[in-house]
Amino acid sequence: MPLTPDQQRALVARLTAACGGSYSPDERRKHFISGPQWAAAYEGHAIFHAPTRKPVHFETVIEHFAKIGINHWTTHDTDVLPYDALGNDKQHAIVGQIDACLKKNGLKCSMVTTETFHHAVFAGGPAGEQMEVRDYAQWRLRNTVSIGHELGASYVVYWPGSLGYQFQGIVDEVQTLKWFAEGMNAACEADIEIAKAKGRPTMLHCMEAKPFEPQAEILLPTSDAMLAWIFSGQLKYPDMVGLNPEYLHELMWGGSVRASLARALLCNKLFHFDINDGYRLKHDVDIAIGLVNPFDWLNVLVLLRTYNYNGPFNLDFKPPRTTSNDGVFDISFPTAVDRFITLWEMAGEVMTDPILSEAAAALRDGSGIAPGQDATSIFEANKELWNLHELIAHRLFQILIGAHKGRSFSL
Ligand code: GLT
Ligand code: MN
Ligand code: MN
Repeated sequence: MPLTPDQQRALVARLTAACGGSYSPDERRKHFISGPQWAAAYEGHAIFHAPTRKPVHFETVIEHFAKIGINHWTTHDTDVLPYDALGNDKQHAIVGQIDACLKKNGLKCSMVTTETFHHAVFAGGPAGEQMEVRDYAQWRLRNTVSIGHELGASYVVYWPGSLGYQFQGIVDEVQTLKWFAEGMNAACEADIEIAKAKGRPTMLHCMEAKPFEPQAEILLPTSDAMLAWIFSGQLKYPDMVGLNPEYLHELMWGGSVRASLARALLCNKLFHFDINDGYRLKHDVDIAIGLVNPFDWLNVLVLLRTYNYNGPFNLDFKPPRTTSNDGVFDISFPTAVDRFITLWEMAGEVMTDPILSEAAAALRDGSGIAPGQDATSIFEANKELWNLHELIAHRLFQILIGAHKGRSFSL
């Protein structure tokens, strides 16, 4: 039966309710989840795509987040400030309105980030050859730090999207990376100064890598490249600088997200985490968490819970172009949050599952034969134990589908 748009809305609402299993806003608020202004306000446009949704003001986003139970909000400077407002009285007035709106709705701004990729001035990158471009970029970073302090944020994110090149040989990579470090030094210095003046702690400065686009070649394409840059000696305040890995960006280059996160944890640099989903070796589709790789996501959350990651989970996905303006807040955001919480709870089940615990302990205990140099005896002594690897994988699958709680399929 064909449906009019009003009937379509009623159908979607009825089927959404029929899905059931959603968490209450209070339950959702227990998690350190943040919602980006740019994700909620994304109009569906891209290089091949016209927008499919209408613009959304920050007040609407904040009000909807409050109702859903997302109690942290994140933004780029220019998501909310027109270019002609940056750094002047207009900025002051808008930031005041944002602050009032957040307070009215019981939300906090957890993170701010600077757009250093969209405006034409960044065509040659945020750390290009021209001193005035770099100086302008530094001013923008310092300005964002001051907005962050005004809004009470604890994190600043840097996605150096256009730090790279289209043509080989046009850029001195070493010099560019040094100039880029000068930008970070300026941001940290501004932070130290403002924090002191306001009696606030300094913020955590978090680098976000993406391996492909918008440049043909990217100078800091992975979180590991960023760790090398953080520890390169070019940063004046390396302790203030860490990582904001994005799930999909770590997957895009073909690596293991868990291994990337593990390396960040090992260096105490996992400050912030952008959560979403997508495919290996494809472009940045920014699908919402759990819709492509729920099994991997379960294991990611086991890792983060095991190592007590307590930073934010930032919902950096893009509601699909086929979702309407209403759908963004009725379906996209609440279901993304709920899948995160379900996976989080399942990770807890993995960590306390008696079968998994016993298997892990047995693997660690080994066979008990005396250590020695005879490879064949060590193999022979342990070979039945290693069956547990496959059994553990099966048990994790059972937990993913609920079989450990008695869910069965035509048994
Ligand atoms: C851009 C990017 C995201 C980053 C944002 C922060 S900008 O949308 O694709 O992954 O997190 O600057
Ligand atoms: Mn991101
Ligand atoms: Mn992305």
